[in-house]
Amino acid sequence: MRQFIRKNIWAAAPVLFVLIAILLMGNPLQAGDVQESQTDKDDNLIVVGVSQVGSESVWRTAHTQSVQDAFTRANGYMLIFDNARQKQANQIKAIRSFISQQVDYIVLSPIEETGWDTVLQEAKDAGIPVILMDRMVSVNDPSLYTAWVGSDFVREGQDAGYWLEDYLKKQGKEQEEVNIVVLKGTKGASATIGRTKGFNQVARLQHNWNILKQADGEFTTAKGKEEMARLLELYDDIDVVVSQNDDMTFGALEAIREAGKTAGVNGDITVISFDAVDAGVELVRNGEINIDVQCNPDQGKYVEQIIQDIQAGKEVEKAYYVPERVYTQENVEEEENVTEGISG
Ligand code: GZL
Ligand code: ZN
Repeated sequence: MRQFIRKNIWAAAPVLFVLIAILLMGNPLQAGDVQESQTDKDDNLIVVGVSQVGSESVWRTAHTQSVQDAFTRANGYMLIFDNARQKQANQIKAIRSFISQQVDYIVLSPIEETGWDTVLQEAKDAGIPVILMDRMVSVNDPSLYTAWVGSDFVREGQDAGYWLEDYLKKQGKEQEEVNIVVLKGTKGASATIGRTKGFNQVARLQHNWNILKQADGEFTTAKGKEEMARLLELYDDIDVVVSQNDDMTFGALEAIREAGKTAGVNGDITVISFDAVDAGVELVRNGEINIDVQCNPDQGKYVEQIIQDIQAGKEVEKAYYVPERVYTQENVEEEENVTEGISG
């Protein structure tokens, strides 16, 4: 019997070998099916490459969250998200990577307005629509981007200027010399350009306003503090600081305190800020910031709506402005009375 089993086992060896090999390899069709359905699923997803400025501010974090909340798999998207860490070169690299991956859409928050013509032409040549959010690009050919969603930065700057004019009038200081310093955001960024332009349009009409200096605070708390400390060293009578985002304002308030001065309502220095992130609005509530001009970071859902419209073959506008408000001592307790929806 033993002889029989041994002889036959060898005879069966080649068949056994093939069977074991198939088992080890797994059934290629089976693997293929899994692969197929995975690809199928991916094929139905809209692939969106997003190039974000960085994570320089509380506002930026909220902005990024709004993008990630909008472009989920459940909503039908595959999101490829790149944080450029505040470097335009990284954004250009990310866009080229999106092009080579043949994404369906590119969404870009451009750190500064210039330097985009070449890479956006490459995206156009690849037939990939580019949607801008937050900041704007300055390009020779406006067809290099399909649409833009963001804030009216010039109006934000004007709102700040008009509020200060009204505030000084109420204080009976229309004739008094008013010394102003400005903490500007990232050089060349639309928010910096627009807020500066809008505020200066109003300031130019006020014969008693002196803009002593406009320092580069780069939208960060550290730089905002450093520049404000320097300005406090330079000038012993600063009446107003216009800080172009809350992160710089948080730093400026520290510098003002460390210089032994007071800020905000009834303070030595009137504080005008931008963004109105939650922590900024809290400081309006407690009077350390006089007003905070909101910059609405909740833009992801509007960008997603534009992509849906393009997918449906609908016409889209070139520019969409997100709803915003100004937080003052008088209205800070009012509910968000900002009308929903974007204005074309
Ligand atoms: C404004 C945005 C600015 C914010 C800053 O839309 O570009 O960049 O005001 C952020 O907080 O860093
Ligand atoms: Zn003064």
